[in-house]
Amino acid sequence: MPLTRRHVLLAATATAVVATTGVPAFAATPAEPHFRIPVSPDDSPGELIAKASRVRPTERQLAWQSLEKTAFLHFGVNTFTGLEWGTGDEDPDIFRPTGLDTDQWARALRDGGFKLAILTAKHHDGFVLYQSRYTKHGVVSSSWRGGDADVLRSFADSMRKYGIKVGVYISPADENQYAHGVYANGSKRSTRTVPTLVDGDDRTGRGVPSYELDATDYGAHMLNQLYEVLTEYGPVDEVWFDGAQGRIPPDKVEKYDWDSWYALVRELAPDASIAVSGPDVRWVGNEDGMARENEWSVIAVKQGDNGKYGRVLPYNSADEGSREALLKAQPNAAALQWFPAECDVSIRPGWFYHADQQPKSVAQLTDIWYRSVGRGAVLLLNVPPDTNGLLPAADVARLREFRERTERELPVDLTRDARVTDDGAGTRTVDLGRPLAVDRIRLAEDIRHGQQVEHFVVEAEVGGSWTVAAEHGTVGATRILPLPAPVTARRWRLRVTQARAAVHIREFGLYKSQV
Ligand code: FUL
Repeated sequence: MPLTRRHVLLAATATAVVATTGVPAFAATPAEPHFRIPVSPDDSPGELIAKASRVRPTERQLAWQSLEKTAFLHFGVNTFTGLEWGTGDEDPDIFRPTGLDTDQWARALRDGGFKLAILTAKHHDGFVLYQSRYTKHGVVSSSWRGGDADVLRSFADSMRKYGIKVGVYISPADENQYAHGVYANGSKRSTRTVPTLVDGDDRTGRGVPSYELDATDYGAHMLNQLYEVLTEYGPVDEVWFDGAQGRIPPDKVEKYDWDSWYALVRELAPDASIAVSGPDVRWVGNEDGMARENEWSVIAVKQGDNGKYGRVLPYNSADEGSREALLKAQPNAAALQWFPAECDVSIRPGWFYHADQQPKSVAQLTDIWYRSVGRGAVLLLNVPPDTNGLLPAADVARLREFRERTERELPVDLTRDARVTDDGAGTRTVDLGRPLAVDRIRLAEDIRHGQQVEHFVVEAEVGGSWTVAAEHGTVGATRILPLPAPVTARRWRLRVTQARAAVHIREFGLYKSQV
């Protein structure tokens, strides 16, 4: 694909990228599995559940779900004003993190066991942490480093140096652009060329790829920012679009150009999961880091504006994926979709740093880990840099202690050398060779075959008879179960007592914690 060729990204079909010749240039995601299966109100309950059993994650979602622990870094003008939601008219010169050390962030996150980190490249205030051609509300207007600073570059370089994947938070709501009459200005969607070159644009004549996409004035602004962030900072593995409006009055509504934004992300960052207000990752529904007791990665979705799909049932539903939940959602559902949950929570009460707040305890973080990763979701833990541009020492220590604690929760898989037998009908038995005390169980389905387990028991052979040690609903990508007390047994078995289709168990691990 010559770089100078102009492409039209067919907005409504993020996976179909067609060159101007009309010849399919390439598919962003070839041979997609059944990521989204249409449903109708006429489907019988049996048909509906059969469809749910056929939904599969994309490669991108598989990679994302395997990360388990990811980090958030909320950093921006709010760090200096003490606000959680900015105003968009802050003096950019307040942003002066004179001791910025993103390597320190990266080391702390690595030592905490985090595999990906997402930086607020732009929060609702519209202040950007990188050098943008499309706004002055950003590091360019701070006297810090003479306006030449680029926190996003420094962050991305440091994360990669320490083996951590890079994610970006780009707030759809933008108070600064609202103040400038761009956001929610009522402009019509029309075809825009992205990037839209500015006067004296350094990209002029460089033959950078350019795209034509439908957008409003503000939609085009977002596209240009996405273009900058996704072409100049190396590979990005998660793009986080939140759903909040910030301080913008609720009646000032900008109908976001989701289809065009998604299409551009797919084109420029094909490995990036688009989270929360995106098709790949579902907000779990609270900001406490808590997945549901039985969390499903297959849920019912309906179509929204401009190519956005979202959950059918309310975000705070206690159950989004059981048979009952799918049937309840069916009348309003367009499809069943693989939509794994992300559990976002801050290590401190606020998302941004506030000097008077303290990080959560190791016990609290461990509890969150059991209720997020332990329930098949991905944890997104926010650790906010302070006014110096450093992660506070207390938080750095806490991250390390948290990792050490979870390692002590599941120190050694006692089934390593066990004799394992599968009866082919949903029961896996392990013989440990001698009686061993167990108080933690880690299970996983091979989700390449979908999520199928609806009910299971783990039993231990105690005194010659099988005794239930744990009994739950879903397994999914991960299920980590603490037992109320250690159980000593030589033979253990996992019995799947209800499933939607053939079950593929990837992991049945037994542990004795050292806590
Ligand atoms: C929300 C925002 O309003 C909060 O400020 C924070 O960034 C949270 C993670 O997402 O939508």
